[in-house]
Amino acid sequence: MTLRVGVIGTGMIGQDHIRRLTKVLQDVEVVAVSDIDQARASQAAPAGAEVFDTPQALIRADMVEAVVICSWGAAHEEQLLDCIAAGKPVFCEKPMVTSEAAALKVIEAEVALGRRLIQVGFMRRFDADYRNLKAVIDEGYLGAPLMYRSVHRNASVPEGLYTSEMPLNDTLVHDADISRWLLSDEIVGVEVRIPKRSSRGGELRDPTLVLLRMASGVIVDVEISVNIDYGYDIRGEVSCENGVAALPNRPATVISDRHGIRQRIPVDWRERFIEAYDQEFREWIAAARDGGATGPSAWDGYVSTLTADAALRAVTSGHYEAVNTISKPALYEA
Ligand code: NAD
Ligand code: ISE
Repeated sequence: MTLRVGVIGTGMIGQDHIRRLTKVLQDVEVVAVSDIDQARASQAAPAGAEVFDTPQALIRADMVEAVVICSWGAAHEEQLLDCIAAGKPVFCEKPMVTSEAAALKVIEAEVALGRRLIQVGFMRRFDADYRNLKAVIDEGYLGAPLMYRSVHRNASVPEGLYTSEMPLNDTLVHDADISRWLLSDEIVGVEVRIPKRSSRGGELRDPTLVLLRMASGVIVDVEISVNIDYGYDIRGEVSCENGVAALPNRPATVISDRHGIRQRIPVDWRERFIEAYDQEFREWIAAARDGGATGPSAWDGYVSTLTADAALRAVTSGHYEAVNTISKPALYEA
């Protein structure tokens, strides 16, 4: 049976997800789109899809069985609450929301409903390289993890739209989530160090160094660079008691010629994580057809937002800031 999906937000990632939902994946059809920019929505709509004036109308429409949210982070709270009220499975791009208060409202509504409807777009959990790295750590022959280095470099970010909070509340959220998942651990506190500012980023505070303290004592150091020009470079290396495990550089082909030995660098996230997004949606479609969700939950969205909030406080205070969650509702226990 084909899942009839409505997409809210038809910008960069909305268009990329519409492409995979219409051209790559099976058992799914994009039947509706909506964007505050109506012209953009009309352009992005696949043949036969209805363009809705508002996200609320799209969410309530009978023709829409499940929703994909790709609007800006600050708009997600209201759209998620509307999906829960309508009882429709929803894939929501990260960040799930942009404040602790908003995350708590979303969790409260889902818990009151009594079943999971929300999957958050932490696509790294669906990436084959990250899955292999986790399998190595979980097998245990390297001993206990002690430190994890997460390098998150973007060639550039959209000027004007990407504010000085976003390295922490839009970009760091991926590293926070993958650290918890990879290490099967929880974040208990955050420190932030601001090095010399890159002149490439204008007024933007870039790069940023973040230290995540995990409950086990593991320390994760995260480099966030969002204007590094040379490409989209994602690295991860776990130092354990008896050895080290690292993600391979992608694409993996090594070119040797008169300029030296090198690997190409992806242009942006669309290229680096193309297969991870496909797999993320394959698993979401299967779960949404059964009326639910899988993978990263609203709880995971909440924890990463809480971490981002603490990191933003740490920039101002210059000190360690604790990350204190509420107790985890039973709905989100594995
Ligand atoms: P974008 O600016 O290219 O597109 C966002 C679109 O949402 C725009 O067309 C805008 O008009 C629309 N929009 C904004 N508010 C809206 C509202 N209230 N209702 C309807 N439409 C609205 O941004 P983007 O790069 O596509 O990012 C969108 C979201 O996806 C962000 O939350 C971003 O963090 C996330 N994202 C995730 C990944 C990933 O790797 N998982 C990559 C890129 C972006
Ligand atoms: C973007 O929104 C993403 O989610 C990308 O994966 C991330 O690398 C980038 O920094 C964000 O702006």
